[in-house]
Amino acid sequence: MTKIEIPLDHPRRGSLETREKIIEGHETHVVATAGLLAHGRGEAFDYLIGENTTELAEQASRAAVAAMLSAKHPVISVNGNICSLVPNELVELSEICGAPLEINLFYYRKEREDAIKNALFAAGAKEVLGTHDRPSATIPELSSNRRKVDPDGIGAGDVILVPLEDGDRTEALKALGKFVVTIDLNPMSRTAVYSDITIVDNVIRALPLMVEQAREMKDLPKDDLRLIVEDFDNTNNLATSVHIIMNHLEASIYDIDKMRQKFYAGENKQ
Ligand code: PTJ
Repeated sequence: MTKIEIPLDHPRRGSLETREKIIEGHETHVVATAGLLAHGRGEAFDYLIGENTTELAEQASRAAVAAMLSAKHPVISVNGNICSLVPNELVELSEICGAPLEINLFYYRKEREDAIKNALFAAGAKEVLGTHDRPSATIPELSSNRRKVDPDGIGAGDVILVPLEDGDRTEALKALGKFVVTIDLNPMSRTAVYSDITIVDNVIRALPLMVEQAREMKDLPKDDLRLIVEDFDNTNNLATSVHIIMNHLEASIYDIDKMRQKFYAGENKQ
């Protein structure tokens, strides 16, 4: 297995460690080859939002958790990338919100399904839906592998958390009348735009925060939770997220200048 030693003082240590998780997930069949590319796209957008959870993302996350806690039948859709990055938090969130975990893959292969199922069980899951040995229903609007859903999971669900999802699937879930919550670093992606609540953040930071918020909010009355959801405006959330990126880009113009001045002032010369 390729495992590189990342120096403790490497300025991008966190990002490289996350990359290693994805690479390892690919080697164990959890992550699709296309998942490596999807991760790279995510990394680029994370850079643009400043590699931090913004206050805006924190609010979106709160609304997302409120939607899951007040749902009749919340479900968490699991793909390769999310499973390789935050398996323990998926299981914790699933338990706190009473939301079953359903494997739903775009690039389906039986060995990937098995690897993901095993990773979830190793992280403490007691039940995993969406596997080949379970009954399946189909989303008629979809032609990809993701058209198959578990009738006890997404098929019956009212609020579906779909982290890192492709746009067609989100569109189909909306056409079926589901309330869709997503986590996507790209506020302009079709999934981000079609969803009811979009957390514009890296799943690496978003899932632990959701677990923390779910613990804090789990005993709130349902009416209070519903009010939090009703008060949330995803159009405003996405537009402000794009503004955050624009402001960050603008600030970088000065950062580049400062970095170059520092570098060429001789601090890095032998
Ligand atoms: O495991 P499978 O077979 O179901 O396939 C999963 C992938 C992710 C390969 C599949 O869903 C896919 O191709 O997704 P897309 O269309 O590339 O979309 C992924 C979205 O997630 C993009 O908008 C990325 O910017 C975003 N993204 C990538 N990494 C992260 C992320 N968002 C949050 N956190 C990340 N770590």
